[in-house]
Amino acid sequence: MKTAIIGLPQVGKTSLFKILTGVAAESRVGATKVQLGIARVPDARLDALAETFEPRKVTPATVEYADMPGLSREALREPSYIGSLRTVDAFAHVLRLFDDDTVMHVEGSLDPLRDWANIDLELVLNDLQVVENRLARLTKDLKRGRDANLQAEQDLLQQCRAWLEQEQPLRQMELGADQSKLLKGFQFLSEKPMLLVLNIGEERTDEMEQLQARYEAELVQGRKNLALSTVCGSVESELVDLDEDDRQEYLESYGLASSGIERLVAATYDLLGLMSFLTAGETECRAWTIRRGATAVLAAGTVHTDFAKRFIRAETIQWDALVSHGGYTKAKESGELRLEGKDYVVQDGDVLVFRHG
Ligand SMILES: Nc1nc2c(ncn2[C@@H]2O[C@H](COP(=O)(O)OP(=O)(O)OP(=O)(O)O)[C@@H](O)[C@H]2O)c(=O)[nH]1
Ligand SMILES: [Mg+2]
Repeated sequence: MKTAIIGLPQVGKTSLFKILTGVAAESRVGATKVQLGIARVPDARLDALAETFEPRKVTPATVEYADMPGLSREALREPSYIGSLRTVDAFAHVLRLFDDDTVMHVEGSLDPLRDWANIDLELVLNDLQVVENRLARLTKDLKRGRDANLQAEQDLLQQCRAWLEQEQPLRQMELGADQSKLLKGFQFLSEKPMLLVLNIGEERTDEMEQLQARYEAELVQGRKNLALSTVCGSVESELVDLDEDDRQEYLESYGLASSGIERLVAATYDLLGLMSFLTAGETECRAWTIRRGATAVLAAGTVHTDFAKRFIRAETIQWDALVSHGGYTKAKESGELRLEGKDYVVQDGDVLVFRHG
């Protein structure tokens, strides 16, 4: 899974990238390079399993992030810039709510709603251009002969055009499964799920929960494929340079209950309808990311394609039950380790052992 961090210039994108990946990317004003990095998803369940099994290797789930240069109409004319945006699964859109006279603001004042609307409009206009071009081509092709597939595509794109002309992003549209699939191929920018990330000032960290609630009500409620999370870029990006013991103390001194990466990743999983299952043993304990509602055979396939092909059963137990039994032997004796078939719907936090031929 890959997320692009977007937003106006100087809003805290690179700071967020550092919070998530631990990597200090180039933070020069007007930098034009896209920087890629991997965030290891913090997971207390995986930590508990690792304590029980003492494996040689502990592998968390990961999310890939791209730190993008500031978004503007000019930037969106760059094919390479657009290309980097098209290929991601979601956007994290950083909105500035920190006050600092030494950091320039392209609009000159703080107004997250306005900044979001402006950027969304750029995404919408970009998609509209793509739709217009494709529709022009389709009209020509359909003149040469009827074709049910092309006709369906034309119908859908006409709906999209009407929507975009109202300055509405495509992520808001109600789509059937077939339509969704058809649109995916276009990699439209305004269709991607979006996590708004409010970057608040260090003097307001103790208000984080209230700000989160207020802006959630104002920006997110009633809209589809949209979520909001809050960080303090300056404070939380410093955390990365501290060791484990100092971190908690540092967080508490700012009145923060959890670290930015935990909040961000949880919000992203929610937004994209993802969850984790785990595998645990003496060799490796590992967290895996799958879609909510995925079946045991799909889960098996993420671990190894052969496991899916030769799937027999999945031994299944919730992580905390396995931990409290101290391993599989006692869990089996207690009867809590169940055998599930390939259509079993995997639950968040299940530990699975795949039996395969
Ligand atoms: N006071 C304050 N400054 C911040 C905060 N977050 C980021 N900054 C500062 O704002 C400036 C820009 O931060 P970056 O993270 O580089 O922002 P950016 O969006 O990546 O900027 P560009 O890549 O140039 O578009 C830096 O000087 C940061 O130190 C914050 O929460 N509070
Ligand atoms: Mg930057």
